[in-house]
Order: sequence, then C-alpha cells, then structure tokens
Amino acid sequence: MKGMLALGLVLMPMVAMNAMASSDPVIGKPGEAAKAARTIAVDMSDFMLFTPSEIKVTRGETVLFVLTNRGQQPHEFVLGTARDLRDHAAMMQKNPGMVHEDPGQVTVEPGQKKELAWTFTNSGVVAFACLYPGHYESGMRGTVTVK
Ligand SMILES: [Cu+2]
Repeated sequence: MKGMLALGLVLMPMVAMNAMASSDPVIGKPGEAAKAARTIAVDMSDFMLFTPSEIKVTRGETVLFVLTNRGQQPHEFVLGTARDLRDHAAMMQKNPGMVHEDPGQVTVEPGQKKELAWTFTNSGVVAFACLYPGHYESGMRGTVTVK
C-alpha cells in the first residue's frame, strides 16, 4: 500500500508534463485581443495556401490574427513547432475526424472570419498549418519568425 502511494507521487509529475506537451510553451501563449499591438490578416484558400505565409513579429509581441476563409471548404490555422505540425498532419491522415480544441488553433468555415490573439514569447520560428487531411501535404503552411 505504501509502495503504491509512492509510485503515484512519482508518476503524477510525468502525467502533468505529458498534458502540456500538446501546446508547447516554446511557441508562445494565448494573448489578449485587447492588448494586441497589431492585426495581421491571413487569408486561407482552397488552393491550400495561406496569404501571407511568412510573417515576422517581435519577441513578446501580442498579435491578433484575423483569419478569413476565402474557399468553399473549411480550413484551420494551427500554431505549433514545425515538428509537432508534421507529426500531427501524419496523424490526421489516419484519423481524419479528429477535432482540435487546443489553444493556438481555430477552424474557419467557408466565407467566415475568425480571430486568434497570440503572444510570441520566444525568439525563433513558430510554424502554422492547416491540418485537414491532405492540406498540410499540399503546402498549406507557413512560418512566424520571432525576433
Ligand atoms: Cu486547409
């Protein structure tokens, strides 16, 4: 009994770390739209493109992304490390119905517009992509360079 209790205490921090891995703090954190220093309009299209696909921000800056879906099918905007997005895109091929509800991502229906406020806390490159099956593979991705 005593042994099991000790094991539980050891395992708990590992579980907590695992839960955090889904939204890696390295990419930043959800921001407050009211504190956004600027708005960046990003268009999504059925040509599997984000426009613009290369964005530059300053470290510590809160940006309000305004995502407009100009296409006829839903698209999503998912922030992540390049590796996470690639892994996730591969997973989506196997589980196309997966729903994303983490911070740092929004789904935009055709003709709709959605906002996402994000604070870029670390310098480096944060990637973004649409993870609908086939979209990432067709090039529906981009980068935010944080300096
Ligand atoms: Cu898409």
